[in-house]
Amino acid sequence: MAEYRAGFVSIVGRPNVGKSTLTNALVGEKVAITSSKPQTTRRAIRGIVHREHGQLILVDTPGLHRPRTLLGERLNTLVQSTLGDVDVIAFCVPANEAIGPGDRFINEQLDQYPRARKVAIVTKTDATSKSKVAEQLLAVSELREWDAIIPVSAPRGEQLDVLVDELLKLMPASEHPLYPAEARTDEDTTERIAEFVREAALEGVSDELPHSIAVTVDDMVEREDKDLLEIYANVFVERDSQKGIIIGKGGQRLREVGATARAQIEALLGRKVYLALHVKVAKDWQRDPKQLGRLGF
Ligand SMILES: Nc1nc2c(ncn2[C@@H]2O[C@H](COP(=O)(O)OP(=O)(O)OP(=O)(O)O)[C@@H](O)[C@H]2O)c(=O)[nH]1
Ligand SMILES: [Mg+2]
Repeated sequence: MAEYRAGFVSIVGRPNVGKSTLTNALVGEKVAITSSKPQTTRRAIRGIVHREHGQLILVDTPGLHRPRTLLGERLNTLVQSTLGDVDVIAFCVPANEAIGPGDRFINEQLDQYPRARKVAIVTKTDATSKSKVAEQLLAVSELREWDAIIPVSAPRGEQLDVLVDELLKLMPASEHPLYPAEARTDEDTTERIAEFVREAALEGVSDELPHSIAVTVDDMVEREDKDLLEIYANVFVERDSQKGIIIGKGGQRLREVGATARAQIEALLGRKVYLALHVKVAKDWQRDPKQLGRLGF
């Protein structure tokens, strides 16, 4: 019988390369929100993959980028702090974009973690041609000596089992699973609810606004009389002018955000929910240490 293996894999890469989409596909549940806007993930999110012969604790991380705000700096530091402790660093590069300075910068940083094995994942193989994927695999292979290089398509589910098998081979032997069989993440429910609201709020907004949105859950009230959970959440933006965009004409947009988020929250909790969203301005919170602290960064 194969030896049981379990350990930690940090998933890193530039913003928007598909780290969270891949994490969710491997876990089989939405543990991290995703969007077409860069810098969606703002926490190190653990997702747990279970197999008969082992367990992977994936650590999805914020995209590494040249920081323009204090938030950006803190997120980069957060990513670096996860890298020291993991067994494998999985570096994601999209198949449909040439390797650039951003990728090279991250790749060079990986030298600082000699203990971790290094795997390259070429994501989004469905978004380009076979020959481009082959070219990208070659380009990635020239960055360093990888323990494995694996092309995947998360939405098509292509090569995900191959990736899991390769990662498991690189895990240390373990007498026991590190997480119980039913665990998919260790994010707490309140945090996941806030993230579902943020994901819905990101949908359809552009320019700087996605970066300016932060969500907190203010209160959750059990209404036994109605068999309902009331959830009160704050949607923060940085400027008054952004408030109107989030709310929309006659409140239309905010209602849509609420409906989208509520459907996901109800699926997560398996019960009916009343969701109240309040839009507030936290002026320039991305650059303000005090407000960053209050928002959990
Ligand atoms: N076609 C295609 N699109 C993908 C794939 N993976 C992710 N995407 C899309 O790429 C965008 C970014 O995906 P995310 O998973 O949020 O990217 P991320 O790397 O976690 O981004 P940050 O959290 O901002 O660092 C979304 O619009 C996804 O739908 C893929 O395999 N194929
Ligand atoms: Mg992400």
